[in-house]
Amino acid sequence: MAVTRTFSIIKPDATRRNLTGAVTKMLEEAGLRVVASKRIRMSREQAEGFYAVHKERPFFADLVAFMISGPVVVQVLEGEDAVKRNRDIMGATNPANADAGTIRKELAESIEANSVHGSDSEENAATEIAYFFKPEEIVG
Ligand code: IDP
Repeated sequence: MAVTRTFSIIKPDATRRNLTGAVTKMLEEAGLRVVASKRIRMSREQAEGFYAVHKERPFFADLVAFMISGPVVVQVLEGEDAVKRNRDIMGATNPANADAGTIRKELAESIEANSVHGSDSEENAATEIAYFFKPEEIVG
């Protein structure tokens, strides 16, 4: 399996509870390497653009408000089959449905405040990485 990259966000519910290290440890233990990381406050425009695919969904306004409610940590993760590996360790969108041992089962608060984002395809990973990082900010 090839070494690839994916994009991750540690969401405001996790930064608020000081869980940046706990989340990162679970990512690292799953075989992913953090090759870029920065703590930012997303602007409303950035959050709306990032989640544009969801703009017709009933939860869109709340999701944007949540994502700008506190700092987030945006990361590029590298590893074998990184997109799937990250989705596996994240767990299901709704923590109530997530498997034991996943980030969302162990740490998330709710279907919205679910602690992490992870790209769902290689194509989206490339787009999302480029949305937040310049190539020279990624150090593999
Ligand atoms: P994913 O993050 O597991 O890929 P998506 O369906 O892409 O899930 O949804 C993006 C984000 O929108 C979720 O992580 C969650 O924060 C939020 N979300 C998804 N479904 C709901 C919902 O039914 N109510 C509230 N928020 C939701």
